Amino acid sequence: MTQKSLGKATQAIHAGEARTSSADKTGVPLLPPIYQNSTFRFATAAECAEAFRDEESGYVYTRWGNPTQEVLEQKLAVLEAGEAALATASGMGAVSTALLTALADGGHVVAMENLYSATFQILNEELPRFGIETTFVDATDPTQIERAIRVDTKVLYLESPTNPLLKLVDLQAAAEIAKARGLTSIIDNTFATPCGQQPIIFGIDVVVHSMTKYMSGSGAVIAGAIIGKKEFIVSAKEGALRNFGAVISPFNAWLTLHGLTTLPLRFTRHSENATHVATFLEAHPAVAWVRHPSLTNHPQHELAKRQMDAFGGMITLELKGGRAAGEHLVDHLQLCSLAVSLGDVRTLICHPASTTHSHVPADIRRRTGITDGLVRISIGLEDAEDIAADLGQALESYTP
Ligand code: LCS
Repeated sequence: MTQKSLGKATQAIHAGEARTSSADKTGVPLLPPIYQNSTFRFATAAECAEAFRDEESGYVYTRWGNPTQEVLEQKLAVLEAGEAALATASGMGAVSTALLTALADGGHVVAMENLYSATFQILNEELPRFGIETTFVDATDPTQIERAIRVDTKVLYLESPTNPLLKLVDLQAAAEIAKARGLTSIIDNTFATPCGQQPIIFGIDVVVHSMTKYMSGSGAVIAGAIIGKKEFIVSAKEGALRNFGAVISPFNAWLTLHGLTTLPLRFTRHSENATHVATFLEAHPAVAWVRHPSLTNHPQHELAKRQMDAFGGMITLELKGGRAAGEHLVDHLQLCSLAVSLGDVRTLICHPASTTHSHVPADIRRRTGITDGLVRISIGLEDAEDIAADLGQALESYTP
């Protein structure tokens, strides 16, 4: 049995975890232990020098590597069908480390115009200060990607589904363009998780995650991940991650490791619940429109069916009453929580224009469709009927 041939539920539980018995009498703990330490002791100078020379020969210092991080990284590589993985301190730690690695010699970036706002800020504000420019395009249309590529373009940066509009990128078409033009393609797979889609199978080079969300699932940690070819991961680990220092703590690695064991089950339930609630909202008279990849009115529903295994737990909607109705909705919830973040067991609801995407300039928000009346819901694992009933009672109590 190879780990790659196993089903996702089995991989999520067993991949990367030890089975063989160790020499000491504790045997192999069923749950991988937390190595909550910053440094490792050596018996001799020669042993220590060897560990510095050949990192495979032993652990030195937790910013360089730690056994708990590495169990998590092996599980991540198997789940995302990549050669290797790195766990990072946050999703932004993963995004910045991946970009700094792919842009080590400078260059130009072509990026999706609708991105998580801190990623947009890295590309639009931080990297230009170091001479790295980005052209933003509507990457739902592959010809726009093609047209924006310059001779010095090094990276194609994508999200799919996007935060918060749930726009999709044709992964295979984008990967083919990047390959043909010699670019490193990077995708943020936070909304889909490997249970929703595995971009590497479509030819994408590098996957990044905010594991703060579905991957850990509990809302207890801030964490991130990078998955890709061994050469890229080693270069990120020995360069940008180690030196800029966005390293995950052993405790957060351990919490994420255990969160991942239930990801396939949770993601199936998040997806089913979201379809139920989206269908309820679509029929509600107070709702102008609702978007979820499972709905036939999603402009890219056919693409979603082709490249996604599950549609995920995120819904966006606009109320007929606009921003005032949206504010009334979030103020009158009894079960769902007004909170940013997503992928939690609890249903979380937020207003992107004033929160998660408030740092994106208003003209770009309007052009990309993040209207002032937009509401984003991260559907949790409660009973779907209870989530719908809570939203229903808040919608029905609104009078313009
Ligand atoms: N990528 C995506 C798609 C995200 O949604 C987020 C955070 C990040 C990266 C950054 O991850 P972090 O460093 O926070 O682990 N998204 C958030 C959101 O929509 N609300 O609060 C945080």
